[in-house]
Amino acid sequence: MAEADSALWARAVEVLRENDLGGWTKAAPSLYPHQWSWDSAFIAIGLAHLSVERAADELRSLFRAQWATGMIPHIVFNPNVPPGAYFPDAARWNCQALTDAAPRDVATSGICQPPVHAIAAWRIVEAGGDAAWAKECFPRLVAWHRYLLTARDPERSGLVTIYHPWESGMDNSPRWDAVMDRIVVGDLPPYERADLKHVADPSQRPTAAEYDRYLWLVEWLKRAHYDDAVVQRDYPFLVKDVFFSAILVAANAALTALGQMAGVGEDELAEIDEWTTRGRAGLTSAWRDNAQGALDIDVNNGGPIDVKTMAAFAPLIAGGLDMDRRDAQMRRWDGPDGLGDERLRGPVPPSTSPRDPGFQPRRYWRGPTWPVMNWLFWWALRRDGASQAAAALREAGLDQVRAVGFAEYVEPFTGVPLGSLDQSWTAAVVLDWLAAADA
Ligand code: 9WN
Repeated sequence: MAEADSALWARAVEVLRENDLGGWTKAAPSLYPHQWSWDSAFIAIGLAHLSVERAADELRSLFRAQWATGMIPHIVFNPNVPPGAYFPDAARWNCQALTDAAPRDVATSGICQPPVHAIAAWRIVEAGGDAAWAKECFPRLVAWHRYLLTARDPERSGLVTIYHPWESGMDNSPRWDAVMDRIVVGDLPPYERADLKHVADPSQRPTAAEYDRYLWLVEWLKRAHYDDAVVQRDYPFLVKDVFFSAILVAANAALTALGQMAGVGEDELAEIDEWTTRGRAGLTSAWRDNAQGALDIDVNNGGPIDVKTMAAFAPLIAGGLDMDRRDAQMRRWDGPDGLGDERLRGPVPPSTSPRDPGFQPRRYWRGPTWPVMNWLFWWALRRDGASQAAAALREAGLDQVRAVGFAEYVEPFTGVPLGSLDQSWTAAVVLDWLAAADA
């Protein structure tokens, strides 16, 4: 490894150590003082290069918080965080009082995030994890995927229904605007935002109106006692999220590999195969030629959500595309909604296309580039043998981090770091990039 990369490696390790709270890692030093679900999966991928056991612990601490339904919650709350440091806190979600499905010994939020976990669990195997690990994590992951394929897709469409922009992990993406705009906020219990205490410039975070709606949706979920069937009967935010669904398809391949290593029976493997087929069919149904990709579906009106964001690359993440669709996705990748806008500081994909009316270069998921997403696209391109595109993305992703450190997100035109600094998942994916065999 070149000297500069050794320094980058050492700093990434330091960031993860500083955010390590003993067996699990907070997502960021002060903005995100708890354990986040998909953050921890990416973190485990980085940690696997330092200690297989510690990486496994990262996932184990999520598994301990798994709901009886199989859901892995989006936040596992750190009981030692002072009141007011993060909002909504455990008391606001109030899951343990409202449903028996929530774990008793640890407080969690009542929603989930994209299922990157099996991919992380398999990465741990690749880094030296053994069959005992595969046997341990497989049942947890099967229960998680089964929850998503049943409770979150009772129609068996192959697409997962999400209940909240936070579930997508891309909180204020313009993907959600039309649905969010229809929501009328009622009698919302008072609250004080904590995020703006940590990120001084409000133009980098969601707006007050968006936060009111986020919190209003939480009140709806509480009223439904977090019961999936009740939520889906009458609820203002029900969206078939193509990006979430694509991650599930990709994660099912990892689950199969884990199952084989764990020595599970043919029936179980066949069930996972069927999940993959169903997921691919779902993504095919969400394909729109004019988007050269997939669009989310608003369940309450049945229509596609026609906005230009990186989520249209969902099929690329899922993999297994026929030649025509793969070519279309790669044309989009190189075009003005991907890496082709000449104002971009480097060839990494913006979260929202600069051509979309909802594009805002500094605001959260409305335009900035996200190092962790660069990693995910790199991983998918590499998996499918697009080695040139993958290598270029890795290089551009690393360049960005070399220039601005382990930022949460980055302004796409100026390259200014935004949001939280020393974000754990950014450090983790840098470790995986630097450790990559084709480096
Ligand atoms: C709400 C932790 C999380 C990420 C999400 C990102 C952001 C939380 C927030 O931070 O969301 O879950 O408070 O803004 O959007 O993807 O998991 O890093």
